Amino acid sequence: MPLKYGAHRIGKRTDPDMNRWRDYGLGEFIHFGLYSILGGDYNGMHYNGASEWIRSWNKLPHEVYDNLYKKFNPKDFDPEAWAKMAKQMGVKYVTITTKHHDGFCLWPSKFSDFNITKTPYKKDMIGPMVRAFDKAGIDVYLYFSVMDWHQKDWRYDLKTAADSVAFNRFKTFTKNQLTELLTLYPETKGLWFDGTWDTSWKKSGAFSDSLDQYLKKLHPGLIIGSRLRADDYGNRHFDANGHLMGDYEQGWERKIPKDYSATRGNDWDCVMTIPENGWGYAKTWMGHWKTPYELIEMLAKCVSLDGNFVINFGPKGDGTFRNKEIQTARQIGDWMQVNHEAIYGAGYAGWEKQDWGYYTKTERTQRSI
Ligand code: H76
Repeated sequence: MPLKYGAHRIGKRTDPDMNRWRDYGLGEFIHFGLYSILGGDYNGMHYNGASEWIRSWNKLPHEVYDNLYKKFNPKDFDPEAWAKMAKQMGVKYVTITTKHHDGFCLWPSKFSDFNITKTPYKKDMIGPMVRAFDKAGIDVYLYFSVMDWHQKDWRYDLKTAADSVAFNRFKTFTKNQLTELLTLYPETKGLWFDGTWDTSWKKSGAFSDSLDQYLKKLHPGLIIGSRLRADDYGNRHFDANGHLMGDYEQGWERKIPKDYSATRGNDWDCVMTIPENGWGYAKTWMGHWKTPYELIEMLAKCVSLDGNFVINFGPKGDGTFRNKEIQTARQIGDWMQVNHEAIYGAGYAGWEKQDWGYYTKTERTQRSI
């Protein structure tokens, strides 16, 4: 089927930046923002959804949430300590929330007043994080929500001409913010898009395609997963011909392919929460939270199916990590120290899982067979 905005490449990217991505094995996700202050609680009540979505809770007035920036002061935020913890855990890449759905920017954006400089903390958080992780040898990816609850021009759908006019302004704003991020933080290896599921964006396939090409020209080697674009018909991830639109499949959120065929032979990673569902800090972790053993098994499974595994952390409003997360990171790191050869640069071995574990294969084992 002829498509103007479908996949422009069939099969994997084979350049050095993507080869490096493929070898990571283990990654870290960090969700940090205004929601980290509340930790899922408001006025003595507990929100049962993911804590970073608390603004959408009818018990919490928007004015209250949108004024939280006046209290945002992560005084114990220590980017070097964050990088050190990630390093000990053995992660090779980190994805940081620069702006979640609430629209609050953790960097001093010229294009939105709803940003870190207006808080008591005042200082840029993204730059120090990017540099601390980069210095520790951990590649940095920037999470960016396209959906922005703070922008008046954001639309869920384009029903009228006026909607399209507003949304065109929104597209310019989005492009400006992304240009700003890549310019301020040239160490960035890729962008992790989210909030791209609404009809307005699905109708903007031409724009998301041009944006993807523009960003890659601006920042050669940049890695962008399959969540940014939509094809001519509004298909996401895979175009109408079944080809992946993006450098890797970005649909594995809190789920893992059940076998190799489910990966369709694409590059992919899985992003996973430690509690059941919830990415930002939540004072109470309801239900089951994953033990380091469970997470290590998931890591081994992902690598055995040619994917990377990314574990999410949601630091507290003061900028420190809860003990459970510190312990989890440490125990995974201890395991990685012994077993990293089976993770870094490793992938699908073509053999079935056994009761005792998974097979992974590196180039080195491949040669020795
Ligand atoms: C739904 C949704 C969002 N995507 C995850 C990666 C979190 O950021 C969550 O809030």
